[in-house]
Amino acid sequence: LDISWYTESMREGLPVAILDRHRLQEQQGDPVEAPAFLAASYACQRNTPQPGHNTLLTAALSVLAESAELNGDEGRGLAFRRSEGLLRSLDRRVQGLAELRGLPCLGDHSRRVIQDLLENGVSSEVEETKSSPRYKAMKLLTGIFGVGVKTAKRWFTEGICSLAQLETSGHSLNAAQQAGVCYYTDLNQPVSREEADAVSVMVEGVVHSVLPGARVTLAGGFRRGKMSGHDVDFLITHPDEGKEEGLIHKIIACLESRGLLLYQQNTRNTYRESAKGAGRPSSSMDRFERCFSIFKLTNDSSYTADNGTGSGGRPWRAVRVDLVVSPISQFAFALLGWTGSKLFERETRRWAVRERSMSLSSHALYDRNQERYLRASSEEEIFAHLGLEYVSPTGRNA
Ligand code: DCT
Ligand code: MG
Repeated sequence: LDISWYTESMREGLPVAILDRHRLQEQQGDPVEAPAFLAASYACQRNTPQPGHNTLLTAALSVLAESAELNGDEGRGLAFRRSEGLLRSLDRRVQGLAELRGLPCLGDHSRRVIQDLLENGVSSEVEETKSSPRYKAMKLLTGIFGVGVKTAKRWFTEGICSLAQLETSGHSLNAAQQAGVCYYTDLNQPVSREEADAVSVMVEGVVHSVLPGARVTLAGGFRRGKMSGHDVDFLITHPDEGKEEGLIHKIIACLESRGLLLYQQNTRNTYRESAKGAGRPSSSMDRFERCFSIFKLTNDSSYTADNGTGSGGRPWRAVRVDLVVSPISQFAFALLGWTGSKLFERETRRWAVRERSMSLSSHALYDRNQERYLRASSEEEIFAHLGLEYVSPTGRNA
């Protein structure tokens, strides 16, 4: 069996089905026919550019994933996300279902949808989903900043399907949700690269004025090379450990004094290393000093969005911004965690546990066999600890 064309690192995660088929063919003396596509099982073993060569398929699977997530069906959502991620990583357009034989992450349901799309150009299931009242209402309601799936579901079962119905329902909204309703149109208009750059200039100016020497890094989708996003994510640190403590409060005070904030909610850093190993991944995302905010982005010099105005012809628009402060010793882990994509992060943590018996969070990497934390000062070192080939941020769009 000649598998010299599989790199060593890929072989580990290759779909067993393909390898088994080849072994069998070889034993029978059959010539080994090269598969149309090769792809490793875990998204963190693959290079996944944005937007990829199969946008018709990935957009459709994304709708089904979103619909499942909005129904609170995480398992089903994850299955569609994995299919979507796999297809986005393929290096050319899929012509027929047969080319996908043996590839991982593609369940029967995803394959049926893909077949529909390849044969008819549309998937009836996806079209029905998009036009279903439930999907439309849940998308609208969870599109309100501060409203999660649970709240949206409760409101939907009470017959609330629009902002107008929410307003007349008599529900009292918390501060985040009030801001979410107030800036609904702006916050549901994608943030452009130019707007993200303008926000970067604002954040850097404020951070450097309150703590000279602090470093500001653009994370999230924009670091992965996306041209638009739903928010702008920043990671802030200082080369002297400890100098970053309490920084979020100073940043917020300065932003407020300059009239740049429309809304903010901050949390303290509650992360502590423990003898039991790194914190649980699901709870570790929000343990840093962090600020969920809405910025007031004014129509001046550096800001070149469509017409430079928010909804209602205002000379500014509202933009969601997440600020996260990390101690320098955890920075590489925070950067890896906050660069995403969500699926890429999830897969990296799954790889760590299942293939290396390590637990990875946005704070640390813990080796369960050696019972110790593994230090890293760059993302490259973390990939090396995990035995993964380095994937650059622009390849993490799974
Ligand atoms: N993240 C994660 N798990 C979560 C939430 C976030 O791993 N539950 C990470 C991955 C991406 C990063 O934080 C920023 O989150 P988002 O802004 O939600 O994602 P994004 O990729 O930046 O998407 P968008 O471009 O729409 O902002
Ligand atoms: Mg983001």
